[in-house]
Amino acid sequence: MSCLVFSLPFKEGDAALGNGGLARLSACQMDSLATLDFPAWGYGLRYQYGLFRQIIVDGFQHEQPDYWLNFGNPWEIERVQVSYAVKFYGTVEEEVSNGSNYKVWIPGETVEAVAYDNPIPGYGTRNAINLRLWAAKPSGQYDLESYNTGDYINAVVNRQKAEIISNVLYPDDRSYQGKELRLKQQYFFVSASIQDIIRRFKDVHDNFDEFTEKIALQINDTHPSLAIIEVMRVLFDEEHLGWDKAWDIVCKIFSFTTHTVQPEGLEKIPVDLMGSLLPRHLQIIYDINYKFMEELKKKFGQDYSRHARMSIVEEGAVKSIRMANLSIVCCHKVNGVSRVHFELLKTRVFKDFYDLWPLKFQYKTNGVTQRRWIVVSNPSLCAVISKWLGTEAWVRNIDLLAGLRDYASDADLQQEWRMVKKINKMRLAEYIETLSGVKVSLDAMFDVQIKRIHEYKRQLLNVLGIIHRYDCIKSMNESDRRKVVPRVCIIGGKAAPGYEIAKKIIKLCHAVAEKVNNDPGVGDLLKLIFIPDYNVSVAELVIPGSDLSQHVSTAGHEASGTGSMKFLMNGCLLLATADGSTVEIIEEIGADNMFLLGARVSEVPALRDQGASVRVPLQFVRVVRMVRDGYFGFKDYFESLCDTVENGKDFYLLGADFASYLEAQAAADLAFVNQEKWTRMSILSTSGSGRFSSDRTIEEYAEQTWGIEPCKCPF
Ligand code: 8GP
Repeated sequence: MSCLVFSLPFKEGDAALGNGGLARLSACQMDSLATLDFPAWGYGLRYQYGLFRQIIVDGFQHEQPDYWLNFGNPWEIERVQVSYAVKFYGTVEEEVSNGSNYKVWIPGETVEAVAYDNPIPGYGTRNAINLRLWAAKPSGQYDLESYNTGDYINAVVNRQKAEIISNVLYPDDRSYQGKELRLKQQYFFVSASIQDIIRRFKDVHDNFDEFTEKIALQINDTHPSLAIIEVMRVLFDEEHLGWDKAWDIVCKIFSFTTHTVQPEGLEKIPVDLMGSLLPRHLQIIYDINYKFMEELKKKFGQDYSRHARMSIVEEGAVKSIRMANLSIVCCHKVNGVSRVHFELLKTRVFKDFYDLWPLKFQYKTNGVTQRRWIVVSNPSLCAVISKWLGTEAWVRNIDLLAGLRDYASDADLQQEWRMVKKINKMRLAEYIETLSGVKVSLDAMFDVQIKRIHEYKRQLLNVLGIIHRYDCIKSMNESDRRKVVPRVCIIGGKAAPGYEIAKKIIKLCHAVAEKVNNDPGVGDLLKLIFIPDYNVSVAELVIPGSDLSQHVSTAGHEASGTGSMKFLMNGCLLLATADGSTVEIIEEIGADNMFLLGARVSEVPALRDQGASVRVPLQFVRVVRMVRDGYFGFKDYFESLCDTVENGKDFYLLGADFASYLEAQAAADLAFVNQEKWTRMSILSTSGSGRFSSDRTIEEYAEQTWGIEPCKCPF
């Protein structure tokens, strides 16, 4: 039995606060907000255990808790004096005040939210913004009650019951197990944050007249969308502003960005659960929905199927609240994260809403921060860029990177560029050798796919392509072998613990690696490495050392994708489908400077309709057969994985795209042989990456969505 546990040679581990692209996007955006002097705060949960640590035992993924706070966190400041009571369960009663009736929520349970601040300094400015994270603690009342009755054990149990709320980050970003705890987490986060925002506002204002001028709240995905109802509840029930005024404020301050394409990725909360945990919120949601339905009737008459589709409340076996519909109804802007995503929102996912409110819908193409993804993770490249541009100003003004275009064919720059790549490849090769014992050749093309493991991201397409390459090498004569471009294929990513097929893909990577890496007849021509426990620190090491990177999701499934932008900034060439942000990357760097493949978004539905009769190349049939026949062992285990791509069940169209995938890979080989051409493409990739800085995204949000301006620190 072999077991791989590995620690990176970095001084501190990652803050395990997120699952994948969405969380990392927020981190980039916080850096941009601080650097561009925007007056912004981020709110989140201080998870005791963030995303699990992935260990590999005999090629299988196992999950272990990540004790990221075990040795403390020197960057955070505990604010014991900033804490709020968060209520759950209970009943709603009527109260008369100043001759009017009001609802009062009498909670059944109260938990304390304590603030931990994480200052985020901007680059080249004195501005620092704050990321305030909430930790759940038992409320004083609880302990006192138990103490008084002498029930010491209950006091301890209650303590744990409270703390569990901020204990664990749900590791699956697409399934919603543990619905009650998840909803509790969401409301805990939202309630504490809204209390904090309103308290800070009231510290300097006597009334709410300027609230909409001073506050803009951005909701990322539906997880914090209860904030909308919470503001409505506080303004209506507690501040007694009246429904219309409260509603007017809510509609002006909230904007919503969705980060998914799959309709099933949009949260639905069972009405029973909402009613039991948050009884007053459910009433408010019903009231909002009633008014919305009245509006629809006026606009569309008796079109009941449209009403049913758009309603915030979904009828059915399990009556549920559609959190996306709620967000769209209440927010003044709905954003997508790339142009392709925006088109899909308009024409498919939220078509009815787009018909009703076309001006609400916009998109802000995602971006990443060059300060982390070039300056911190690739200091050698950073130095070369600054030298050739004659300035470091690009670190704050990414548009300057375009200046490298003029030197893309310059022999001196090309040489320095290649030297940087070599240094980074050496670093990566050492890491690979330490973790897997496999020695890789620096002359090989480092071909990388690192991201969460998901069927739509098609790591399986990559592995099947590697099997094909292996198969070809095995059948070559000596003279043909000499023409093969050596490859080091690197795959990394975590599978959600309950996602069986994703876990099988990880096992297949290991099974294929075992065979290929130990085949003396193949040698340096092909190596496959699975990097365990993929996280931000790993990405910082792997991305600068990559030659080629794969972003091969089935077109129409990746909302944006931000990994591609990090590779692009680091001069790695992309092998990609025209999905998510890639479509805009093509416009910036030109299709000639990357390797495009696969069906386009508009072609996917017709291919799916063809089912089993879709044209699939023989090479595809052969490589799947090799897996099925047990060529890599574990014949029975891989059967269900093979079933997902054959016999009309190939929903993600691996078979249909396979020929095109192999062609793109062959084009990459051909380009790599000509190092001058390759280096030019690489320089053009970096120089064309400016549009994909989160600085640009944040400026667009500030101007078009939040209506805020930079606010320079006066000291
Ligand atoms: C991710 C998208 O999958 C990715 O394409 C995008 O680049 C990233 O967000 C940032 O916008 N989406 C999610 O992680 C996501 O929507 N998660 C929730 C469904 C749970």
